[in-house]
Amino acid sequence: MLSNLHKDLLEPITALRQAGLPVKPDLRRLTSCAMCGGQREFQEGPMSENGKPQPRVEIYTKWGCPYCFRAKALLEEKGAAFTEYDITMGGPKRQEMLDRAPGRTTVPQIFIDDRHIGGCDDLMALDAQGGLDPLLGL
Ligand SMILES: N[C@@H](CCC(=O)N[C@@H](CS)C(=O)NCC(=O)O)C(=O)O
Repeated sequence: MLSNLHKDLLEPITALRQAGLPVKPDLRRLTSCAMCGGQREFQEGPMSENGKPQPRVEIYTKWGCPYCFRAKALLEEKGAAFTEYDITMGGPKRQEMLDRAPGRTTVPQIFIDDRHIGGCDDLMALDAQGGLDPLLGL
């Protein structure tokens, strides 16, 4: 169930669709609420722009984290839509990150289609090896 708190996040996308305008991947990126942990209710479904399936990219972040910023900038450069979980305030999403990435306590932690990629350095290294684009369907 979508709470009123989150309704405003959906409205820009709904307005675009109602106007018959395309929804770009970066407009589909919705940040989870650090206070209540809710995010999946308003996460948009996969969308393909180039005919290939859109992978599910998830990134756990904290406010003011430069590594998070770099990782998101790389994903944005590549036009990859992602769901961001802001765990600055801790909460259930922080615990979820620890469960999904055992032993990793730093942010960002990045997942592509549930595969744990690691942190910013890991994402950059994967890209340098040419391994990121195929995972992003590029
Ligand atoms: N090598 C890591 C460095 C990540 C890192 O040091 N992140 C800081 C935030 S900028 C962190 O999580 N510190 C511990 C904390 O905030 O609990 C990466 O590339 O992701």
